Amino acid sequence: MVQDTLFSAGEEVELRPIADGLVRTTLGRGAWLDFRPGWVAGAGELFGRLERSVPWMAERRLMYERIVDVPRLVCFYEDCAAVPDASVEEMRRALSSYYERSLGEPLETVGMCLYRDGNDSVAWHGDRVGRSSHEDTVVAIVSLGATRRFVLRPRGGGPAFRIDVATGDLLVMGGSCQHTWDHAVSKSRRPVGPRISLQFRTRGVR
Ligand SMILES: O=C(O)CCC(=O)C(=O)O
Repeated sequence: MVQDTLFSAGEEVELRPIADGLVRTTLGRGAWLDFRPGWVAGAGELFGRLERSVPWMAERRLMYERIVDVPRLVCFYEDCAAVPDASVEEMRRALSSYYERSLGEPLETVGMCLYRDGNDSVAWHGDRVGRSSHEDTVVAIVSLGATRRFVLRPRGGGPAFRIDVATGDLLVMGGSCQHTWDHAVSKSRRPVGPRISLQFRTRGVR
């Protein structure tokens, strides 16, 4: 059953200090992962606002010689300030400032994904379009709505790292993570409600 409290409206959307409760995991091969549970207060309210205001798009993709539906809805903003909710730009600023030393440049773009239920997912991949195919970078992900399992595994094999991301949580992949590790959001056999993820990246990285 979908928990309605996850999507409760009317709360104020506020960003808590990033450093409070943040845990860094060294993944190996120069990659690291930061996890800051409950970074966004009022995540249910923000979920509702973005679900209604973002022009979600369905994509189709060539796979094994067939055109198939991409199992999630997406929207990409080259300029974060264009997102129809000021709190997303506030997140971008806070993250750019916190990760300034690792980045050397601000986060600029925001990709958004809407996972409608447990059948929606994203397959194993690294964000390797652009410089991140060979340069270290930071990709910050904010989760709103239903809890989903985020998995990472080293490219070429090795033990996977799994983490359940809940509403308001912040997950940040850094160092070599995009070119030495892959990540995915697996399908869920349990009934789960919708989830929105926001991915903040530097310009020219996707
Ligand atoms: O939804 C997520 O948490 C991951 C999204 C992702 O990896 C991507 O869109 O490249």
